[in-house]
Amino acid sequence: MNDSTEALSAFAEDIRTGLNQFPKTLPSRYFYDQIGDELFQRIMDLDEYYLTRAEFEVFVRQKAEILKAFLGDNDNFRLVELGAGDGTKTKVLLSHFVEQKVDFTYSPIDISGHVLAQLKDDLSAEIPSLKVEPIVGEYFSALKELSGNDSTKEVVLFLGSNIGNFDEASGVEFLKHIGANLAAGDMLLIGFDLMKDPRKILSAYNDREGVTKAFNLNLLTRINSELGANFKIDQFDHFPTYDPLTGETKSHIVSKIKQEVFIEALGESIDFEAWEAIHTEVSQKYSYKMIESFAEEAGFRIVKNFTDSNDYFVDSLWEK
Ligand code: AVJ
Repeated sequence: MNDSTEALSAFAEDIRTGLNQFPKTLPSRYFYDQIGDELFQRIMDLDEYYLTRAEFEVFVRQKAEILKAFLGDNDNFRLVELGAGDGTKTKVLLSHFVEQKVDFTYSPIDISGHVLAQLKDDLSAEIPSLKVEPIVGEYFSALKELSGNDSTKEVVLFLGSNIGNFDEASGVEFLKHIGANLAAGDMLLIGFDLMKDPRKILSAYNDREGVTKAFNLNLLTRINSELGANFKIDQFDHFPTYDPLTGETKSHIVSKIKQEVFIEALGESIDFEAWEAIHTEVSQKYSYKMIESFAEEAGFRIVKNFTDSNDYFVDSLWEK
C-alpha cells in the first residue's frame, strides 16, 4: 500500500466510525484540505472572527516583553512552532527578535512539506537574516528529535487557540506529551481564546457571509470527492452553539430532511433522520482558572500571561 492509499483508508475508516455513531461525529482535522485551508484563511479575515487579530495585537504590543521572558537568563534559544500555517502572526515576533540581534533559530514543524517549503521561501524573502530550520513530521517525533540534539533552550509556540480543538482529557494528554519531550527550563507559549460575551463568540462561528458555513460543509464536499459519496450539500445546514457555563463552542452539520447518503469507498449507506446532526468541531473558550488548572495538570508553571487590550485572547507562557 502506498502512502496516499494508506491515508485514504484512515480517512475512510474515521468517516465510517463517525457516521455510524450516535450522535454522529466527524473529526475536525479533516477540514483542512486545500479548499478548507483557503476557507480558513478567509475566516481569519472576517470581521466577526476576532481571534487572529487579537493574538496579532498581543504580539505587536508585547513583543519586547515576550522576548525578555523567552530569554530569561539565556542568550540564545530555539523557537519551535507547532502547525505554523502562513506565519503571519509569528513574523511579528521573528522580525523583532532579528532586529534585536537575538541569537535564535526558528523551527516550524508541520506534517506538510509543501507548507513548510512555502513558509521558508517566504521568510527568507521577508527576513533574510533569519535562521530557519523547518522540520517535516509529526509534532512529537519532531520535538523529541530536537531535544535529543543539543542543550539549547527550547521555546515552543502553539498559537491561535488550536488547543481548543481538543476535548479536555486529550488536551491535557497532548500537553503532557509536549512536556515529556522538553527539558526543565524549556518553555511553551500557548494561545487560548477567552470566555467573553456569548454573542460575540457565537458570531465568530456564524458569520454573515457564510464562510464558516462553507468551511464546515466542505467536510461533506471532501467526502463526496475523495470517497465517492453523494451528499447533497444544500440539504444540510451549519449550526454552531456556545455554552457559557463550560466555554464549549461546537459546530454541527444538520440534515434538513430525512435522507440516505451512499459512500462508495465504504460500500455503505448512511441514514439521516430529519434534523439529525453531525458534531464536527469543538472550539473551547477558557477562563483564567481553567488555564491555570490546565497548566498544573500538564506539569507546567505559568510564567506570564500576555493579553490583548480587549481581553479577548491570552498567550500564556509556561515553563517546564
Ligand atoms: C484553527 C481551531 C483555532 O476553532 O477557532 C474557525 C478553526 N473553526 N472557524 C477555531 C475554526 C471555525 C479555529 N482553530
